[in-house]
Amino acid sequence: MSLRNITIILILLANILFSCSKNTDEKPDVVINIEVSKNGYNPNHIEVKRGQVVLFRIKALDEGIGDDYSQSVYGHCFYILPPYDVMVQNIKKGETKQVKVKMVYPGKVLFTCPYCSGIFPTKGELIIK
Ligand SMILES: [Cu+2]
Repeated sequence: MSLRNITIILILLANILFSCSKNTDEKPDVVINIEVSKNGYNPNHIEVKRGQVVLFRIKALDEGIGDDYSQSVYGHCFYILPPYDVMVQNIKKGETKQVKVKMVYPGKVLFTCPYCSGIFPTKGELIIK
């Protein structure tokens, strides 16, 4: 086996281990409902405890970046920045999408809608204590 192949396998294994640390089959300890619109996220300040499994339920109140569903991007997103790097894409107006995250990394982490945060105040902070 070549060094290149070994490197690729190691990178794949690291990705699997990394994703297992935040993705989980465990039942959620907390459910957090968030609404997103051109006015931003509500709430936009969220505090959780380290180690908790949190189910984020994100509802889009408006069409966000657009409602042309033939495009690759539309609606709003919910993106928790690294080290979490968790993305929920294309939430249509009136739709709720959810993602479960184990809060393994402490500190302050931002979340945002990469589609429209340049235009609208779609940003928030997540405090993991
Ligand atoms: Cu958005």
